[in-house]
Amino acid sequence: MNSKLITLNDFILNRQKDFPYASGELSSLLSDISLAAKIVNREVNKAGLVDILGATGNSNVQNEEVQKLDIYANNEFISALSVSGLCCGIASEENDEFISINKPGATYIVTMDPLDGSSNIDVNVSIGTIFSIYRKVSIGDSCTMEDFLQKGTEQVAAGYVLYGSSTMMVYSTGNGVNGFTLDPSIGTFCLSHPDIKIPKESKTYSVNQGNFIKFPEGVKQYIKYCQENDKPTNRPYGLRYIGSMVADLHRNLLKGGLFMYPSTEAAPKGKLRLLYECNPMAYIVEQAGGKATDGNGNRILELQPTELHQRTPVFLGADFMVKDVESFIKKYSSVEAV
Ligand code: AHM
Ligand code: MG
Repeated sequence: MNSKLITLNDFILNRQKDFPYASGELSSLLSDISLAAKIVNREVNKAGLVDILGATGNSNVQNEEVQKLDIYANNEFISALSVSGLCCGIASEENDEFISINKPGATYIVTMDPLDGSSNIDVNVSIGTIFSIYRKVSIGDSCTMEDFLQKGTEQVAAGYVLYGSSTMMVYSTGNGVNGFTLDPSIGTFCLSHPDIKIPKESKTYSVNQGNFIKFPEGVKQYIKYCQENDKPTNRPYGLRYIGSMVADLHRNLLKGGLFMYPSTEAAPKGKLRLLYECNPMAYIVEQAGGKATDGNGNRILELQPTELHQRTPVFLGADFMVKDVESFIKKYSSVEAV
């Protein structure tokens, strides 16, 4: 084995030494998440071969019920987080209510989208898992809604797993962002992208442009601005949109860019969920030197959640691009208001 190889577990343990009074529980939780990710990755990789793509209710040759991949991922992450005794509650995109885990003394809760990019699952396009870890703040052994309705600023760790041409886990504990690629030959995540920073030279925007007609005027005008010819500002920018938030954001993190999911008249709060899509991604983007807002001057991480599956418009990526789109939105919202 390459002597310079740093595995995810080595890295987590080394970081643990930076916090001599920490208990190591957060490190264990991150290891649990990486283990579940490997199991999900195994199924994602053979998804075209086994009968796992259809709707629930199907049976396989052993007459066992076949789960859809997103349900399978949900179950794997829930069971990985339930065994350790460190996590007392989970809020998942797949469950209407939060799941309470009976582990007296457990001090963390997790929010997650176990398999994001559902429309891409069946067509072999990159998908991902998104997660946030918070400390339990309520009194008593069991978790309450108060634990889940914390602002994104209270996250102690957040990250994502990208099931793409290779599988990566990218996470932050508030001290920069690091990326690990799964080496399938040894079944181990290895440090491949240390200290990720969004490049200053960003010239890509990512948005479902098919919704253009429904966007607020400021967003429309910004998109037109992206398409103009202007050499000094590297315009026109390139448009890249996969429709999997993890894949779109990962590309923009490495290559530079802006990801937008704006409001529309029919969906004034946008589509993406604050607790397990926007907050963890905003945390990662800020830790990588970028910016994340709702387009109206409000930092995503400072939005006060009021419900588990709350949605918010989201603009995240290179600092200057988020500022640019916000100034367009501000300019045209005053025009729209007249
Ligand atoms: P999902 O949680 O149902 O998978 O939806 C979230 C996904 C994101 O990954 C992606 O950014 C967005 O939906 C794409 O939506 P659209 O198809 O409207 O562009
Ligand atoms: Mg999702």
